Amino acid sequence: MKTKNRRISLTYCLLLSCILLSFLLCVVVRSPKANAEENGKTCVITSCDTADGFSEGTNFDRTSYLEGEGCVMNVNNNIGIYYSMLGLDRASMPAYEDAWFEAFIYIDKPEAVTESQFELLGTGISDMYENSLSFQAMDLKAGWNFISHKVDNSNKEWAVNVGGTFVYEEVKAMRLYFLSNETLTVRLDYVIFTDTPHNYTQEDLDSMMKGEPLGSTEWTTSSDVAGIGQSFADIVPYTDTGCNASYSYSNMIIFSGCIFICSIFIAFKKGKQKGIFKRK
Ligand SMILES: [Ca+2]
Repeated sequence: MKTKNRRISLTYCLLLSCILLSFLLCVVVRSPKANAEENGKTCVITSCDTADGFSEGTNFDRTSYLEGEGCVMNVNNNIGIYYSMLGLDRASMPAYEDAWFEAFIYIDKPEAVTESQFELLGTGISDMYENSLSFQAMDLKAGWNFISHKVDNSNKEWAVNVGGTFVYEEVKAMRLYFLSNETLTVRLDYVIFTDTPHNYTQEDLDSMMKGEPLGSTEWTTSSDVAGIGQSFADIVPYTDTGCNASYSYSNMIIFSGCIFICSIFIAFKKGKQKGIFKRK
């Protein structure tokens, strides 16, 4: 009788340990640090699946895009693609020390560009509290490109702290502009901050490319390099879904696995009690 009670106690101890272990595993795996190490933290500035939040003259486009439902496009000789980041969920942004800025950019004639920058604007106004990538730093080829640059106020790739010290956590807008004597076609897709920099080869970009015929859409063109002189108050309120930290499916798998093992264990014990697993 004593032995039987000890066995039952031992069984419940084991069962309790198993549940505790599964709980601990889930807590450890779901902690931000572990999650960041495993899958990274990504703040989607814009998926470019809508032109909402972009300046006038920047249109939604599905004739050539890489991610989601489409991208945004601007056709002109002087192009300004300006985007308000007022609605970003700042709590979801990777820490400044870990943050990389990434985007997909299409340009048809990079050789015709006379001047260009990709700016992160600390106030929403160009040349004030701004960090910007030069055209040389972006190194764009004809067609789709991928840029990935560490956000860094001391990084020589960026023209840093133009008009004041840029504060990443307080970024208000971004602007990609091109000046040219010829008409350019520029597209922008999936702009993010991430702590896990990516690498895409030209073959990767080619295989990711999606598109459909232009159809009857009439594209409007931007009247000027949008954003130049545009006051912060004029920025269209951001209406995208904002940032999302990426979720780990492995958390779910580990949790389900632990529950499954517990269930098998309980079933086995019950079966043993009922004599299903009796030794012959
Ligand atoms: Ca997209």
